[in-house]
Amino acid sequence: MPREIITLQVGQCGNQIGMEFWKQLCLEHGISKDGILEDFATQGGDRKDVFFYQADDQHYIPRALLIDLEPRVINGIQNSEYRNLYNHENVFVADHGGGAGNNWASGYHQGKNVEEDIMDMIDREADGSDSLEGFVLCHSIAGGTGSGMGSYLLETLNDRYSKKLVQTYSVFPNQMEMSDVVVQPYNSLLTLKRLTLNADCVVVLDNTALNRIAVERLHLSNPTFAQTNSLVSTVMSASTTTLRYPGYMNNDLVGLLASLIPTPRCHFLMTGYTPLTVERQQTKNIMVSSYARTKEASQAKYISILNIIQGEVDPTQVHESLQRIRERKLVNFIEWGPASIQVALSRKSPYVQTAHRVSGLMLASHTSIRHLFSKCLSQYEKLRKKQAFLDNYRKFPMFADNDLSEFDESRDIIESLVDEYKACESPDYIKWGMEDPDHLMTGEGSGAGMVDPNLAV
Ligand SMILES: Nc1nc2c(ncn2[C@@H]2O[C@H](COP(=O)(O)OP(=O)(O)OP(=O)(O)O)[C@@H](O)[C@H]2O)c(=O)[nH]1
Ligand SMILES: [Mg+2]
Repeated sequence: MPREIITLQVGQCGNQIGMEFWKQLCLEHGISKDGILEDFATQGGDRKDVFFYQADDQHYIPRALLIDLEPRVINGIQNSEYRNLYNHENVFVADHGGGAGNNWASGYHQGKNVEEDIMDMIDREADGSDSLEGFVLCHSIAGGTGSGMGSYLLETLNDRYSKKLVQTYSVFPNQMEMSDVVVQPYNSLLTLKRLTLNADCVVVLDNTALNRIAVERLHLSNPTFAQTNSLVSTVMSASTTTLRYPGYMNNDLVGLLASLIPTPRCHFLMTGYTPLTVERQQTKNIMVSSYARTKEASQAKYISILNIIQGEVDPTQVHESLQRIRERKLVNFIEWGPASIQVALSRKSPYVQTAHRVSGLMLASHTSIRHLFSKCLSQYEKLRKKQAFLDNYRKFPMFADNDLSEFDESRDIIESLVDEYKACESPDYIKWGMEDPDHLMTGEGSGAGMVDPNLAV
């Protein structure tokens, strides 16, 4: 029985990385740009129906919604070679076409206004699946649409589909380029609140790290989005291989997440991939998310690690290297749980030729992620102290009459998240928050479809 997953790609970044993801999935499953199953791919034994549905015998359509408040990127997709891949009824572009102007409040408010249209599309997709497992949201947290409207959708999904899992691929802004979007700390903070309360799992894609990898390891002087997005699509497709090429474990999203997320709020995952390639340049063994190897991370600990290995490997070799890692304590693990380094050996698409026999994706929960949140917090505090750009937000109902409590509440929640990750570094984390109930985040609908910690290995 398929455990279907519906993908929502929202805003410029969301649609751009979503597009790359679908290109990669088409290649891996032998589906043409028009959605037609290639003759050579009819005997696949793969599970196309998790991410695609079949319109007729040969015709596969992504279970994807393309949503934006401005038309440029989606028009681009609809004029590309992939124009016939998507279901045209699943495209939503705002009539005014003016976007959300890098304003979370505008995106959120507009999301609310068009809720019915979007929910009709989502309900239709959900009705079309046998046993829907959940949703994947692709977006950036720093602009207006992916962040604000994405936030609204996360809350709504939590309400309407409270039993379903919600996973996100969330692009964090490049911290080196402050010019990128001046109000990005506001947008990021407000989005982080929803990623904390309304998502079951967030795969953090950090533009700072992606850019650094592209510059330092792949020697690209000024990486374009197209180049960093090819790293992103590699990570996205690799992280879903166990769902698409079933083996003996991690065959569904709940299983995959249960092994990685022992406590519900610490659900932000970092990724690493080897070998990474962009146009035949390659590099080895690097974390795609930046913080795990920095100095400030020396106190930091792994909460869990899952290595998804694709290709021909000898399981004994894998076992031996794991043993070595444990014995030599090469990896700093939390003390309040088992050192769970897990390995999933997964099949590889026979239709995509790569120069490497084996590739590996690491999905990890690591306490150093808190530095990324602290940075968002301190950038937010700086702007807020200056009362900078707040008028843009006051124009919308949530912030009308100078009510800035949404900012304060979001800040408190992110502070508490940082504290919780910090507490994970201590052996008595299990007791954390017991004495002081203020530490417990409440938030409506929090933890919908939550991974049962007892399932964790
Ligand atoms: N990795 C990556 N980052 C992107 C891409 N496009 C935009 N970004 C990042 O996303 C943030 C801006 O968000 P966008 O997705 O452009 O904004 P939006 O959601 O369309 O919202 P508005 O245009 O403000 O309505 C910045 O941090 C950009 O660096 C992309 O294709 N790849
Ligand atoms: Mg946009």
